[in-house]
Amino acid sequence: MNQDKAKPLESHAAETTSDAEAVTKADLARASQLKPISSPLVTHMYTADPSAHVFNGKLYIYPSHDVDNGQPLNDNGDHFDMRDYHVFSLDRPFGVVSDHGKALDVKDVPWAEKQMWAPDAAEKDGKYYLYFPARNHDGIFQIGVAVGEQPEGPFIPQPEAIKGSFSIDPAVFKDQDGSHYMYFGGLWGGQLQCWRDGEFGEEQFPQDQQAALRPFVAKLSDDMLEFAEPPQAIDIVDENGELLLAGDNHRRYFEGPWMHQYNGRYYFSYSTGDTHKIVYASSDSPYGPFRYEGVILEPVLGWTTHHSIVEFEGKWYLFYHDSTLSAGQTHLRSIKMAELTIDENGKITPIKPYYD
Ligand code: FUB
Repeated sequence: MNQDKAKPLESHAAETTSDAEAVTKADLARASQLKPISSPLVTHMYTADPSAHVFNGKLYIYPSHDVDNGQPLNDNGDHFDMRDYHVFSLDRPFGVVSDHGKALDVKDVPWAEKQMWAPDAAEKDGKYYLYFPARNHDGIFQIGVAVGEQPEGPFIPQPEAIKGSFSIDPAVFKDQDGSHYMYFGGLWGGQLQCWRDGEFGEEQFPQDQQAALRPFVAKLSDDMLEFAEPPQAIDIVDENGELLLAGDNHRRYFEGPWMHQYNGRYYFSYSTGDTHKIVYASSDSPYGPFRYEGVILEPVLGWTTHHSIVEFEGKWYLFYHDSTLSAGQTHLRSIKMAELTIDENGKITPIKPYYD
């Protein structure tokens, strides 16, 4: 575990020499002045993309395990070169965090080659399912599933990726009738722009005045191992019922979907990517259309932002990440949590991750 030890701010400062790192130098200055509202939940390794769930009365977190493998920083996300997953648990919010060790390694997944990005988990009939994206041996992201007997794993991967799956960032939501739905999709490195009618091809981005690229949803099969239906794109609309446009960078979808239900209404939240916000939209159906509502989390230090929302003993919590522990290195992030305020109408009070 020593090789995972998070580098302290000072040691990174001594290494910042290249152009890419010049940006990090600026971040370093900024990082040292920021006053975060919450501390990293895990400091012995870098962790990101926290998907939180309550299983057996405890909070379980399924994050990415960030590592520095010397890959270049680029829009393709090559620097996110993660190779395994650890599962963490807390007896109570903000309590002691247990690391349950390695739950799945890319070398044990026959269909996957690299880049174990943001995972999620679900429970059904006493079995636990870890859903994860990775690049297959052709360099194409797909989503796989691995099965465990306990929330913390270990998880045994299915030999093939989920049929018909593509792109990244699976988030699995259990509806009140027991059905499970997977929401997924991410732009740029996540390859959503390369998919048209179920076929992978050249990337194609819409013009600013055209409808934005949309995330997808599919109901899961009873055995939780496949899609029960072809994935369908989700509409996210503005106050006039019009699809959000590609140029609407502060509101349109980029990656990192999550679903929670509040007073029977469905709340779909996600990252806006290049404007670095977590925002949300609501609907009376798990398939949408979802009407844009507002911001949940203002930008954090580091390029990416990724979250989950969970209720524990009547209170709501936001799990998120930032790069303060690594002094702003985008690919070396740390998971955090904060209490969320939701009013009786489901309206969420936006969180500022740093004090003014
Ligand atoms: O962790 C790798 C990628 O960064 C995730 O899949 C995205 O959501 C972003 O957080």
